Amino acid sequence: MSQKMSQKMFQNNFSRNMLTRRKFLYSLGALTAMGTVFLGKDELKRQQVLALDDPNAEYIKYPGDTSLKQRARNKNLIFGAAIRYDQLSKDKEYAQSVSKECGILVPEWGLKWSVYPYILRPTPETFDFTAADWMLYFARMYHMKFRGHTLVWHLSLPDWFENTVNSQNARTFLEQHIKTVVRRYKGRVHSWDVVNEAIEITDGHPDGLRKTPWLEFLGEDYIELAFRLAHEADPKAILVYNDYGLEYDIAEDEAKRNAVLKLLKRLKSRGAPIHALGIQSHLDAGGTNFNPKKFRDFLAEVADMGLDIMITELDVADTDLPKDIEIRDRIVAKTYSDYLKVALEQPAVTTVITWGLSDKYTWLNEFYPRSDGALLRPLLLDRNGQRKFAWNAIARAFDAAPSR
Ligand code: 9MR
Repeated sequence: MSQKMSQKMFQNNFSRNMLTRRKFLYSLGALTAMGTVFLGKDELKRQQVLALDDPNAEYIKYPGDTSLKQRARNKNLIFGAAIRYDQLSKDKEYAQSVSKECGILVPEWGLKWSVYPYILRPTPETFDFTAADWMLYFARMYHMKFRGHTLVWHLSLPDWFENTVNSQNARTFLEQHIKTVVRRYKGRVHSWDVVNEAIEITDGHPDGLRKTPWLEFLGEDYIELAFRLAHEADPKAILVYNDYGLEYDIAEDEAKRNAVLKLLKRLKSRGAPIHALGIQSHLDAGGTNFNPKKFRDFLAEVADMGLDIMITELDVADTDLPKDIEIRDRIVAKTYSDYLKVALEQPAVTTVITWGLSDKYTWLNEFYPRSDGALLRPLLLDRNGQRKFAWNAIARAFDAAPSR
């Protein structure tokens, strides 16, 4: 699979997931059917979303200047963000905001096998650590923890992968990759996303495993093998299984939650060195299908296995909200607030990481754009680095969280 194809596949898989989810976004059952007769579908949707908007809500009020990393720390939580090397190294103001707010830093690109132009694996024999090294240097300079994303994924693989890796040599490649990368940062990484997005129910595998080159070449045990190799290379790092589509009360997410629980149980019962579940948390603004009880129960089941939980890629897409900026910002803030309130009630949740920090830089403009062409506002700071309602909501969620 070429770099372009894998990007395309990434896009297709991801938007398929988002689209199915969006079908549920405004569902209000029978009311919807009745309402459409009088109002028209679009107008009804608009009104349902507007009904969520509360200009006097507590969560949007500015709670004072203390940074998010400090508020998190006060509760023994960790807060941080995933940031791209090019953005961090070129944009001084952005770098300042990142160092001010974040207690942990994740390279959004530099530790994947290949995201052009940051190719960690330029050839089958070589590694280029320029981007990741710089990110680690930045993190250490500002006393931030550093997090690795990701060792084993079916996407962002280099062009040479398809014609080079096969069932005879896959194990050697996996071993060489994990040993080299994890050893290089040994003792300096808080946690590693060892395996990313290994479940895809629609691929039809009996355990819900995604059809990836690793599954094809090494069989189901590639996941356990990856965790064992990572643990050998850095025994102190927290090792994480990371996935999306676990958050909502829709059939698709329910099936995925069950498959993830099954995978985690299997790994634990075999004594694999897995320490945490990463719940990506790419949320839809104003989604009505977040069910606190279902989500709470899921978190409790994971915690009962003795695993920690990390919120690893939190952002809130305002793709389908009305255009008015204040309304959008308030509903995005409400979405953060409702979600974090439930997540932080669970003491096993140790870490909250957002996928980006400022609306100036977000993957969502490219992957999940608005139909009116307006730029998205899914993050905590606006394009000028000013704190938004979403920042207030997260700050307040940390302040209200029980201490760990
Ligand atoms: O945000 C990332 C985007 O810039 C990359 O092009 C893409 C492919 O490497 O990956 C995006 O990050 C994804 C993360 O690695 C895994 N979960 C979904 C994230 C958002 O798409």
